[in-house]
Amino acid sequence: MTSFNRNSFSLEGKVALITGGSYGIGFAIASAYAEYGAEICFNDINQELVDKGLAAYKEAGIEAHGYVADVTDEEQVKNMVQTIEEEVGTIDILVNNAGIIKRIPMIEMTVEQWRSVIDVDLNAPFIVSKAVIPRMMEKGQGKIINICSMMSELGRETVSAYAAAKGGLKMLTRNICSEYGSANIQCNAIGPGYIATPQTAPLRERQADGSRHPFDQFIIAKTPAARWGTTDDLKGPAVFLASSASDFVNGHILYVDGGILAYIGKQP
Ligand code: NAP
Ligand code: GCO
Repeated sequence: MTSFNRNSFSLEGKVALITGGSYGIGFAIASAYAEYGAEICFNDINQELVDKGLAAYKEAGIEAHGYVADVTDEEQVKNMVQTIEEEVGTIDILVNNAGIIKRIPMIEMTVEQWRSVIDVDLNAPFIVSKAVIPRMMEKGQGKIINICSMMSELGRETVSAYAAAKGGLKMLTRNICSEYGSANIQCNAIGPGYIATPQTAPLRERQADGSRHPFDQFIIAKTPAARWGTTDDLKGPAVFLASSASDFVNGHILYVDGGILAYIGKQP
């Protein structure tokens, strides 16, 4: 048990897998991990997007390892994890980042649409964690960081499947903690607030008259920080949860939301 010092945040010698890490939040977290010394592995659903991701990492000065794998497909995930273990090494840090959202009123959503969101946002973190945990147990250590959401705690119109999935991901986080904490595996989550990425671009589009999107104005009013988050805001919390500085933090959902969850909102 090493005592706390500046190196407690180092990720030197660690292998990190960030699912869906070609861009957005996953890319930002992977970039931070690389800056702290980790070897970066990421996946996307086709070679074109993996190649785009590799080019983006290279431009950022990061020699990443990219793999084609649909995180909802257990065979593809198992093959990817085995290849990473052969080519790079045992995965020390797993970030279950890949995710989708469909904004449709619940009674208008088809079962297929519902299932597709649950599949990527909840079933996939189970599939990938199940593939990675055995070797973490053999190694005697491991870090799993699930990317939850405000919707792990709150509902809102049109995001029923996403909220159900992210609520489930919160409890999967706590259950992995409960089952594998004794193997020195820490499973935590980051719950980003509203972050400016391609996923939320439709909520921030300028209106025809040049005014801000109503939802954009709503989020600014609901956030004590009075701004959208950036992917940079997530880097420090992600490094903390991947490092030995958080070895006694387990089953925790770290909300990085500018204060949204603490705030009832301004009197009109
Ligand atoms: P994003 O820009 O849409 O990126 C999502 C990534 O996941 C993309 O690289 C996407 O690849 C990948 N992906 C989707 N389905 C996949 C699959 N089946 N297999 C492999 N990769 C897949 O989203 P983001 O804003 O960066 O969000 C990343 C995570 O943070 C998600 O879990 C999201 O729910 C969560 N989150 C986002 C916010 C926010 O405000 N942005 C807030 C809280 C939580 P493709 O391009 O190939 O689809
Ligand atoms: C939405 C947004 C949110 C964010 C994020 C908030 O439509 O409400 O997409 O769900 O993506 O999950 O934490």
